[in-house]
Amino acid sequence: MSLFNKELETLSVEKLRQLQSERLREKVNILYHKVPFYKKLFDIHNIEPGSIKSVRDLYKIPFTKKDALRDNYPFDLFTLPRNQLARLHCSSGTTGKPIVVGYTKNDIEIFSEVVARSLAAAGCKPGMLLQNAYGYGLFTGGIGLHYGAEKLGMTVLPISGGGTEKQLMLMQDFQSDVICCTPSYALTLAEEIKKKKIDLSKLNLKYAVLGAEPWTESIRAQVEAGLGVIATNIYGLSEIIGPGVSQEDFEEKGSGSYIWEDHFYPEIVDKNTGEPLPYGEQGVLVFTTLTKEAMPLLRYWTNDIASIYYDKSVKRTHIKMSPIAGRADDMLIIRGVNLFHTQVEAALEHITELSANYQLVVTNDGTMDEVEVRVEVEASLYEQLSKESNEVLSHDKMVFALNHLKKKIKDDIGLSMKIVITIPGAIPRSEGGKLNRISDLRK
Ligand code: DLL
Repeated sequence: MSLFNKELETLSVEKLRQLQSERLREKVNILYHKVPFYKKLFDIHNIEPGSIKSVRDLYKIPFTKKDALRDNYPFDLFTLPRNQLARLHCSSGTTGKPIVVGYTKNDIEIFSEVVARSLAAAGCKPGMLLQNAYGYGLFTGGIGLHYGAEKLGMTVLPISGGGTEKQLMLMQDFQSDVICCTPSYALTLAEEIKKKKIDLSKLNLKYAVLGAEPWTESIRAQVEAGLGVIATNIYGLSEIIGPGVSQEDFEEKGSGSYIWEDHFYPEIVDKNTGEPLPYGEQGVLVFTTLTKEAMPLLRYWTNDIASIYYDKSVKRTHIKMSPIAGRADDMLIIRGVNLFHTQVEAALEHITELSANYQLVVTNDGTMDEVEVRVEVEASLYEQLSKESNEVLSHDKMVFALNHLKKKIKDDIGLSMKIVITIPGAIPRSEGGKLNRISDLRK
């Protein structure tokens, strides 16, 4: 079973559009009458709520951006009084005050449903033990995965992020079937397993459900080998619901993640003009929530860069999205070239001498921006070479790897970067949550 809700996950595209449009009309009506921000938005732009008849009319509505959440802090975007809500979550913003999101009981039911679908698509089955290493608290990851796993009928170990020793002890003692955490924390776990020489046959892990930050095939390969799992991508954001907006199917790995379209209507738009882009083109992901009650959002500008497309001969009718290349506001512009750190990560994929532990350091000496890629030598190679000599980092193999990476980056990205190969352990690790891979020293 990898379809949790076969009926809705395989609804014909025509029926899906009908359902989406019906739901949209209802949400537009509620938002116009209950949320002053949306009434004002419609009135200022002369949009008659009744003129939004189907998802094809969405383009008439301006985007809702993060500022709207900040300006309406804490509760002014809610359609209901706070005392009728069942739960609040927050996501940390760049400024002092967090972004606040609210859920009714029914919203939590929807949240659990989309996470249950996601876990099923990831390979999880009722009865499996899920070690939930996403953070519990204001972050939507921990509790979001927890409720979805319970809904699917799994046993949940709510261990939260961090405490690597304990994670590994319980993983062995309880024979966890599934781990969910950030991809960078999965790397930390894989690395500790290797360091402690824990035999993979002592573990029972089968699947890893990774998300909350961008990651690429290079990390997938290391996590899958290091933990002995099939690793899939789970995507989401607090404003839309939390994790479970989209999910990769474990049998269609690498071809993108299904967006649960009956709840979240996706668009891709040009990041400069906001114009809708055709399927397959990369731009900003925009979502309209079709079912959420407490805080529905119309055309929410996620700032995440991806593409959406229909994949042929697949299990579901829902549209897929590519992995997130990065957030528009995290994109570096280096000597006129747009750069996401995931592009450097992708270049690392085939260079077996190097690990997936890397960091980009951006500097400016007053004339030009420079990017330095700091990346660790692969740990077992380091061990092997250090038996031969103390000068591992000047070994021929390292010089070859360095030149290989430099050339790959130049060819694929079009930028010359300085490459520094370090010993294992020199680059910061995830201690349980999201990892920042960029150190921008220009500011
Ligand atoms: O990170 C929700 C989540 C929890 C998703 C657990 C998956 C797993 P926020 O803290 O609000 O919510 O951060 C949302 O994280 O806009 C993306 O930039 C990034 N993000 C989330 N999932 C992925 C992913 C959670 N799979 C922001 N790939 C989003 C890339 C992701 N980026």
